[in-house]
Amino acid sequence: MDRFQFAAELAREAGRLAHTAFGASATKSKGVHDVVTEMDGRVERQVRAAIAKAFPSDAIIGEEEGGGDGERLWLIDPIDGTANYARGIPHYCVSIGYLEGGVPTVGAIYDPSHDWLYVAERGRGAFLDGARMTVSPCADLAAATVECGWSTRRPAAAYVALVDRVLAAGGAVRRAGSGALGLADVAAGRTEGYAELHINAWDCAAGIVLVREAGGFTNDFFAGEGLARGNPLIATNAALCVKLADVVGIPMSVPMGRPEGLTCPPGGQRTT
Ligand code: LIP
Repeated sequence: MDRFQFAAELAREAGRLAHTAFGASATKSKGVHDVVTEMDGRVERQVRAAIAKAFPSDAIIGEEEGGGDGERLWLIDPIDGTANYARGIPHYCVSIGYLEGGVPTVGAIYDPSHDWLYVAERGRGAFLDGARMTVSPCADLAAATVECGWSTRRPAAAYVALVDRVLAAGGAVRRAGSGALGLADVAAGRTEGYAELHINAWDCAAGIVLVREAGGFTNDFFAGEGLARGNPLIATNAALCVKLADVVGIPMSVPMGRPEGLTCPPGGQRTT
């Protein structure tokens, strides 16, 4: 079975389950401004069971139940934008990413509130409901909108400084509460960038594939301990790549020898 098609169908199926308790699922705290709902667990269990049946030798890591790495690895965020979901704010998604040999290869993000399905496979493009996606062509940061993801995983002062730098550079800032949907917006060309000082692998694995396959660029999020402990993340287009990386202070270049040695294009040319 094709993992791309499988992930697309599974994300939609899991999202439909999630939406049955939208704004009404029992909620508990995992920490400061970090909630989990009963539906998070249900959705993750459904996704895990489907993967285990279809690809029994693949590894799985999920936000709620964890897991271990593997050559073929699925990264699941059962409900990304959980705080929105719990509050009945229609901005959340199911995010399913797949890495092969440590390289982000397939991404599927389903937004149940709009019935939007974002999918991408390495080397084969990125699509929203079957229509090809391309990142924004905007080359002027003073005309750009950048989503700055936030959580309590980094100090508030560092977040305020990040927002201040983007505003001082002329950019507009938003923060909508779902890293995965923030990356989907970059891939769809709705915004020009996404930056977060710390995000977890399950939040962004799928979105990284979407952005790259839509012609955008990200830092090599999985360098170092990105998979196990998370990392900073930046995603944008070729024209803004160098400038935004400088403004937000997240380097786009990656250590040599990485399989995903993506760096900013010196003159707009994609380098790998
Ligand atoms: C979300 C992340 C994002 C962060 C949000 C939230 P969750 O994950 O995707 O990095 O900005 O505040 O933490 O907890 O909704 O799955």
